[in-house]
Amino acid sequence: MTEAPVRAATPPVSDVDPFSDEHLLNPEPLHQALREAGPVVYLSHYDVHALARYEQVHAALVDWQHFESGSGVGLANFRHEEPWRPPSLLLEADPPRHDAPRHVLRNILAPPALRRLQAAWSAVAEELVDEVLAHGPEFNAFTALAEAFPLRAFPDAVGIGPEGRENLLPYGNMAFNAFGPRNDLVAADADRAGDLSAWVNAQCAREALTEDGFGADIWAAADRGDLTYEQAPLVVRSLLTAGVDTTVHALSACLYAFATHPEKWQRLRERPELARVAFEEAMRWQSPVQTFFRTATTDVNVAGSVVPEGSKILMFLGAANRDPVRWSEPDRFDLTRDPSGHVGFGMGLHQCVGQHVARLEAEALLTALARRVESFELTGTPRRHANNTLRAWESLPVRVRPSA
Ligand code: EJD
Repeated sequence: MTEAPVRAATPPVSDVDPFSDEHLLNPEPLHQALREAGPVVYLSHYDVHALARYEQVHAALVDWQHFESGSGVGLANFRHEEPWRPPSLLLEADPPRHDAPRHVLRNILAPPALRRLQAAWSAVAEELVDEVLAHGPEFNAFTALAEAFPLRAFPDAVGIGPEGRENLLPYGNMAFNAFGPRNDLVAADADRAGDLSAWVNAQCAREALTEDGFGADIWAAADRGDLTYEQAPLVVRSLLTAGVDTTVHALSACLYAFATHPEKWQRLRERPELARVAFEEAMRWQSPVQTFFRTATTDVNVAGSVVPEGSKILMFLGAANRDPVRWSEPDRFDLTRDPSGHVGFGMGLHQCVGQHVARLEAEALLTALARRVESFELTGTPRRHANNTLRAWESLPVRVRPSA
């Protein structure tokens, strides 16, 4: 192929605010409009370029050389703006600084290291489901299961103390709002930010952690010289920031999917080994993490348009995961498709390092539920919770018919 002189096209412009309640609570119409507008769309409201097609989102995620994370993966550009907290050593860093913390955490959260948790988490899930069912057939599956299960499983696995765990979800909600603009959602938590941060930071100290959790493993990596002692508490902070709300809303996505597709629940009950692919398809279909930003390290040509050096790029993971060019009948929750390649965990260098933890939690909860619940259905309209990054939930009212 010969290189023709490229004339930069001007991308389509939109003045939409993707972080308004309207679009946060019901993102699909905006996703479709952005995908159809072009491979890249300039959002004048925030002076950012948006990618909503699978091809461009995937390409940006794997091209860390042109789309950096070190200037922040939210709207705030760390080249010009002070971050709200010391940047994450993993999420908000590029190679080579990114690599040592990543390597340490990858080993700690790899499938072989998680094997000892499988039996424990299955028992936790079975106990929780039994407790919930003992209270009667109608409940809010969001609070009773999707929130309750990760809170019983994950903080113990990290090894934090019993006090103050009620701060975990509010801290995560705040952190994920902070990737967006400083809108009302951010303002609503402003008065708690200091206290929540102080509590989380205190949990990251070696003395605050048990000797057998992920947190202790991180400190042990510092003893081996794989991390510095200054880095260790920040890596623990990454677990506490990224590890709770994400799984809560991913489990919610699964429960919502099955509550609205009863015939698929029957399939899962017949073949519990489908739990893993069901989780992956729910990740594709709902994309609990909806958006992330990168920053252009040079003028980058995206499908003929120039994205200027130093500018922010907004990637719509949820839109890519339903791009009809990539997925057939993308709006269907379909247990027979192959959902691999979805970008719900990101892609490339920064792809979710905790994904095996998330999958294990989902498998434990869905398997326990499938054994005990013959069928379940919504008894009212599920309610979403607005968050600048997460496709989040507030309530999922269900009625279950327990197994005989
Ligand atoms: C995240 C999208 C951190 C951190 C890491 C990852 C996330 C958030 C925070 C999970 C982003 O290192 O603090 S899903």
